[in-house]
Amino acid sequence: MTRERSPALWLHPQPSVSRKMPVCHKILLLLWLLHFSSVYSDITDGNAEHLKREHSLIKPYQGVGSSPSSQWDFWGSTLVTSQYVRLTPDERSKQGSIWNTVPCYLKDWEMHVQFKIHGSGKKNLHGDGFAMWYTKERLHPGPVFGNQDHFVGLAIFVDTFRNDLQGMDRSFPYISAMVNNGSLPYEHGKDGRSTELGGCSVEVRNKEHDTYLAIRYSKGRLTIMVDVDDQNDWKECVDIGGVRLPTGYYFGASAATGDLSDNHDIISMKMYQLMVEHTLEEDSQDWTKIEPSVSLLKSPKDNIDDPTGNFRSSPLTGWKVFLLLLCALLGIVVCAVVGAVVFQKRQERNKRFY
Ligand SMILES: [Ca+2]
Repeated sequence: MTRERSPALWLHPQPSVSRKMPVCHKILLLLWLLHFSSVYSDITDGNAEHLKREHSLIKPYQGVGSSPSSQWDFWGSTLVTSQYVRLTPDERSKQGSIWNTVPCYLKDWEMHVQFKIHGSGKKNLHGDGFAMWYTKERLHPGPVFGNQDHFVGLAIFVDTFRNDLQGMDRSFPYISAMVNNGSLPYEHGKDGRSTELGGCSVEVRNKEHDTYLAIRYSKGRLTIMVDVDDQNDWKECVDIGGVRLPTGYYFGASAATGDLSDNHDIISMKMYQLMVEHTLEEDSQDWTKIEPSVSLLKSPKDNIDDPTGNFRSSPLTGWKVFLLLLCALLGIVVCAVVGAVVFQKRQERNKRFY
């Protein structure tokens, strides 16, 4: 199944205007649509997307292997068939990974991952999960879902097993993001809670339908969306600004099983280049020298003043507030006039009857 999605589709569809709606409601709705379309145009203006084959892993996975020309290397328990790339089988103590051999020099990108986690283990008796990577180094096996600890770059964890019995406020599987400059360890015992930038609980296991994850990095903003309910609809999981990632790192995926296990399958990884304009100052710096970091630990959902937010709804500026108030006032006046006219007509009609 192919699935090409515009990032703009992450927004909700605009409702149609009902003919039966009162005038004032129509005006308010029009206002809302006006505001919405300004946000919409922020996204689509000059923002096309392109699939980058050298960073994509697509059936039947040609170019995967150990030949010098291959674009993907794999390691450990990873099994490549024509239908899926199985990072681990549903067996204990397995680790596997697959890594892009081509460093990525895109400044703004979006990765869509189709995956399948399935196994015979009953609820809470399966593990451990898989991780998506954008890191300086590749093919370094280790204890973090099959990859090395103290990594340098970005990790997205799809953690299917709860290690931290204190953290009962969240359910598993749990998806989270972490950015590391090499100084931080991933704490398995805490399910990475102390270093996570954000996350969400998502039922992703043993689904009959396709399950997807999207990772978007653009202008310092990291967004993770999931589509796991067979509704063909992305749901937001993580959205944070102030994230600094360099170019020239490698994409990869890894998984691990322990005492409990699961099949961790990657069906596809599709990389899209986002066409985003940067300032001259941004363009003139050497993006390969950026050290991975995060300046804002609060989610932009709670922080609408986030200056890096560029594609989700921007905060209302002064003139927008003025315009909104003016139009609301106009709406009230129109409603009052219409109401007065209707009232007068009724009065006249009533007079005629009596
Ligand atoms: Ca865990």
